This record gives sequence, C-alpha cells and structure tokens, in this order.
Amino acid sequence: MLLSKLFVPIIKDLPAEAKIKSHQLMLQTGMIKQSSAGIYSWLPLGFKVMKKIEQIVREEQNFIGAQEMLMPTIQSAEIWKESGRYEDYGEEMLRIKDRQGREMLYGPTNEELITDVFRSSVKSYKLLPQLLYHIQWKFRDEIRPRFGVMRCKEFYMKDAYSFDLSDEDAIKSYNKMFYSYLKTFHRLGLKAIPMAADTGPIGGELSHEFVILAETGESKIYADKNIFQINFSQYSFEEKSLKKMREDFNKIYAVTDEKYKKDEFDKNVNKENQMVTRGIEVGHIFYFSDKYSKPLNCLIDDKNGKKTSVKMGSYGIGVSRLVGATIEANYNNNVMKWPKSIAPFDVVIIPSINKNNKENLEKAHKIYLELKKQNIDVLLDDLDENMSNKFKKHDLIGVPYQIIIGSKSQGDDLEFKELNSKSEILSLNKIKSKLKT
Ligand code: 5CA
Repeated sequence: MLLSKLFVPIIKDLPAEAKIKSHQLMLQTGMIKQSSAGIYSWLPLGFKVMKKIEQIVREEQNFIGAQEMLMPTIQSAEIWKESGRYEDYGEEMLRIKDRQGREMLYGPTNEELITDVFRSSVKSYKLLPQLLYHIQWKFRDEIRPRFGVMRCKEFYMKDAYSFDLSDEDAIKSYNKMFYSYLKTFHRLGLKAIPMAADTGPIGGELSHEFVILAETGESKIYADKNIFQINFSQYSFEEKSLKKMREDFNKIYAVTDEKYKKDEFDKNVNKENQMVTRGIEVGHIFYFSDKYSKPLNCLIDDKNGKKTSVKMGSYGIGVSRLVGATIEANYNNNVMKWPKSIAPFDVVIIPSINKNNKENLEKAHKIYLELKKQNIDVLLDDLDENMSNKFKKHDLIGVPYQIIIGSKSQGDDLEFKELNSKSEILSLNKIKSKLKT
C-alpha cells in the first residue's frame, strides 16, 4: 500500500476527549472515528488490526474443536422472557419494536439465542459435547461509555457456548477454553492472567476473567505474583494435563475486586508477593450448568433415555476491546510498536525524498514491488515530507519494521530498523527472511 493512497486521517493535536493512551492514539492515527457516544466507525488501519486479532481468536477456537457459526444481532424478546432475563437485564438492553409492534432487542450476549438453536436440533447425548461460537457485534447501552473502544455501546465480541451431558464433562469444556484463552492472548503478544471473578448478569457459580495489567484498566485486581510463573505451554492439550493446569492456577490467589477479601489475601499470600494493581478484562468465561437450559426447556436424552437439561458454559473475548488493550500494553514514550502477529503492515519503507532527488523514491518503489511479490504486506511512505516528521508519524502508526532509504542505504545495503532498536545495514534478501520468520 502507498501511504499517499491509504485512508488514514492523521490528527496532529491530541484529541481533548481522549483520556487514555489507546483512545488518543486510535483517534490520532485515524484507526477509528466516533459516530455517536460509544459507537465508532472502524477506518482501514484500525479495521485491519481488528481483523488480524479476530483471525487469531478464530484459529485458536477452531484448534480446540469449536465450530464457527453466525447468529443475528437482532433478537426476539420472547426467548429472553422465557429465561427470565428480559426484565433483569435492565437499561443496558437496547429494546426495539418492528413495524408489527413485535418486541425485539439488539443482542448484548447470546445465551438465550444459542440455547434456542440447540434445543430445536439436538435431542440426544450422542451429539455431545458441542462447542459453538460466533464473532458478532453486540450492543450494551452503557451508562458511561468511555476510553474509546474499551467500554463502548457497540462492540465486537467472540462468544462461544459449550453443551455437555454432565457437570463433570462441562468442566472439561471449561478447561479447554481456559487453555485456548491463554494461548490466544499469548499469540497476541499479551500476558493475560486468569482471575477468579464474579458472574454478574450472566450468572453461574464458576467464572474467570482474563486480565492484562494496565494502570488505566477498569478492573482492580489482587494477586500473588507467583501467578506469572505458570505458563500455558507447560501443559498439553489433553484432558489430564488441562485438569492439572486448572489445579495449578487454583492454588495461586488471583481475584478481581468483587471476589476480594482482605483476610483471605493476607492468609494466602506473603506480603512481598502481594500484587494490588489494575487491569483490562479482555476475556471472561462462565460455567452456569442449567441456568438457561432449564427455563428454556433444552432437554436431551441421556444414555438411559432419561430427559435431562443440557449443561452449559459461555466464553467471551472482547475482540474490539483488544485493539485498545494491545495499545495500552505496547505504547511507551510516544512510540507504539504493534506485535508482529497483528501489526497493520509487516514493514514500512521510508525514503528520504526531495524535489531534486527522486532516486530514493524510485529505489523504494523497486523494493516495494519486490517485497509484495513475496507476499510481504508492505507500506511505502511516498509522501513528500521531511524525515523527522515521517519518523514521528511512524512511531505512532507502529509498523514494527522500517527500511530507511537515505544516505545509509547504498546499493543493495539497506538501513533496516526495528522500532525501539538501533538500525542495522542488511541486504534485501536478509530483510526478506527476517520479515518472513
Ligand atoms: N456471554 C458472556 C460470555 S460470551 C459475556 O457476555 N461476557 S462478558 O460480558 O464478560 O463480555 C465478554 C467480553 O466482551 C469482556 O471480557 C470484554 O472484553 C468485552 N466487553 C464487554 N463489554 C464491553 C464493552 N462495553 N465495550 C467493549 N468490550 C466489552
């Protein structure tokens, strides 16, 4: 892509309404544009990053055997009345009527709808277990939308739902998802800590929030620092190993605000290991057994032909929130460096251009075509701007690698720089292989 053609409306001054780094940066670099309070348009740069995050989330859901589907954003109020949540959900639910006066709503989550899909098609234990997910827009009429994409009214979420015959089997599904979340966040370059959490309006007994540490986060957390010693890659994707992983995590104190009790914290964690900090909730998983299947009459025949309510869990990842959360985790001293896995481009070529010298630009174009041939997603900054402005701009856009075509690049020896590091002189072939690994 040529920067001169990219729709990236960069704003020079810090937007006043943005209170946290990620919100500022996303507005400044034209990743998003507010459409109304808590509702955003995703412009090409922001959309590209979000789609890359979505793809990693998808791959890791598929890896554990979850199947992708798509449910609508608009739901009928009927099923919510059946579950009893229509009234309980309160003002956060956006209620609408169609032209026949039928009560509808913009889905804030999908427990009822998926249970309705399931009850009409699955009657026997033989099809269990099942894991289904979709990645779809949600709407919650938040009273105080803030921090850009972190807490908005309309947001993009991956929500998965598990169906099992027994509570014991359902915990196995929960463990699979727990593992998948750790792996997903790792691929996104984030260190997410699972925290025992409250179940809120979703309900149930067992729940974990996945939180990344950030001072601007809305969740207050209390944890034993030893939680950082556990790494998901110590475990394999097998039932026994996943059980062990959950047991190991359970031994270490890590809870969110609502679950915190001072005496328990002091009893379980030495003073020097106590960590009280803030974080961003990027995922949340719930096990709620038959909370929805019972009132919605979602019954299946067990091995003896006896009807029983299917046991369920639900598992959410805030895909659009993750764009902001990744910025909070990676933006320091006015430099944003995207993790390679979700960067908007693999590399940017920055030629030094002036009216009398077009040689650098021509050379940059040649390299650009060469890299494109290799399927490297490359951005060429072909704008006639001084180098110091260009560098400032690219520090914000955050493409992790740069090829700088100026006095240090001679012939096939090119100046190559990783953001936040010193530049080095490399041949184009070496650069290609570096970018491909
Ligand atoms: N049904 C369950 C699991 S699928 C559920 O809705 N859980 S949730 O309420 O915790 O939401 C899942 C994830 O969506 C959260 O962890 C968070 O990352 C994201 N999320 C929730 N509310 C918002 C919001 N207002 N703005 C942006 N992201 C949000």
